[in-house]
Amino acid sequence: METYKEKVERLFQKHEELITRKNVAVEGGNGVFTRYEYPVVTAAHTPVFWRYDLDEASNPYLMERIGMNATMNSGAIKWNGKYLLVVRVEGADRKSFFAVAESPNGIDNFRFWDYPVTMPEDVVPATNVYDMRLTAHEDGWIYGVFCAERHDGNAPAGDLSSATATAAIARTKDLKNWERLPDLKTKSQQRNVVLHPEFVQGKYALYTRPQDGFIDAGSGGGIGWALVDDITHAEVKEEKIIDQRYYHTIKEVKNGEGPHPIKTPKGWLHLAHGVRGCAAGLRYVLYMYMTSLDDPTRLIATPAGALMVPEGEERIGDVSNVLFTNGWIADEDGKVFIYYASSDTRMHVVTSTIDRLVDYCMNTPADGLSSSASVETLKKLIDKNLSKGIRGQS
Ligand code: BGC
Ligand code: BMA
Repeated sequence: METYKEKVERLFQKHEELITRKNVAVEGGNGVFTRYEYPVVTAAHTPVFWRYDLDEASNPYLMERIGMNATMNSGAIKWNGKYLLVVRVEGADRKSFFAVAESPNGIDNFRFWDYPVTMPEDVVPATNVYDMRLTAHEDGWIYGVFCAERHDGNAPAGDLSSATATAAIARTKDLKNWERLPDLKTKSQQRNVVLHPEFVQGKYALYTRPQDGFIDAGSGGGIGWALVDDITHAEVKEEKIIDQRYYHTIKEVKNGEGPHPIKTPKGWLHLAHGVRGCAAGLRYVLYMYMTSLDDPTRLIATPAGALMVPEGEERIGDVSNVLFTNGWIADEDGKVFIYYASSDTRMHVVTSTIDRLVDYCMNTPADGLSSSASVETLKKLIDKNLSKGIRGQS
């Protein structure tokens, strides 16, 4: 008979095996990025001592006391040479919270810090918080901008689903102690708000995502941009749309900035998510675009379609058919780690380089917005190849 102590040891040992498992690059990708065999963070990666009461007297059956349901939509930052994710952990009670997971190499061995983040509340406490974008701003602070969700006070009696989404802002110097600033004031609801890392015209700059309701972007035309005088009392006075939505594209229903863009010699490199509706519900995919260095609101590259779509097991989870990203890390040598969640359930990584991603953005044809235009674009590439006699063996 296994003793209680042995059972506890086995729990820790299995957990340790999972979190120290070496991740393996998947051969033969499309040249743009490299996928990896295993997710980087799952609910099972959360520490054993978060989920179990490990005292035989109070938990004789050694049962999980606090279930963890999912680990998803994580902010990312390189910090003291380590790859850090501020993970959206969702408990069995459906509440999300933030917790830091740290890896020495960015692709495996992610280990949670002992405690989750204690995030101070704004004046009106939120019911749920999620999807933090991290920005090491040139003002010296690290900002976390995330969604704060509250029950909609104007909902009819008995409607316990209507909610409001607001951009919450907090800042830190060590990712442990957070100072909460007042939520962003805007005319509309907001999710997917992201702080640009540099001052623009001496002001803080935000990527926004105006939306008519909690779910519907509606008349909110796409990813917006707003300059803010004072981040400690942030208010969007004017908002302009920089990356518009279009009919019959991967972002026809909604889009939202992912992490803040990466500065490259050729322009700002952006990663975002796009949403379309279909019989199976909303389908979320990742896409990219670039804006100009002298005017970060001016589009200079808009590759058509998705950079990444859910594949294999990524397609299935709590909210199936979803890829979502709010974190990436660019190393000094140009390597890029894109962190993304699949189906609101688990975190993954793909790696690429700044050069490859810029090449992808600059040389993937833009969307002509009709089947005829797509065929013309395709014929050009075929002509180019065939005119050089390149047609393979067939
Ligand atoms: C969920 C988010 C989701 C949003 C809109 C929230 O309640 O926590 O994951 O994006 O609803 O569907
Ligand atoms: C929301 C996002 C994410 C989530 C997605 C799919 O609109 O903000 O939190 O991953 O829907 O459920």
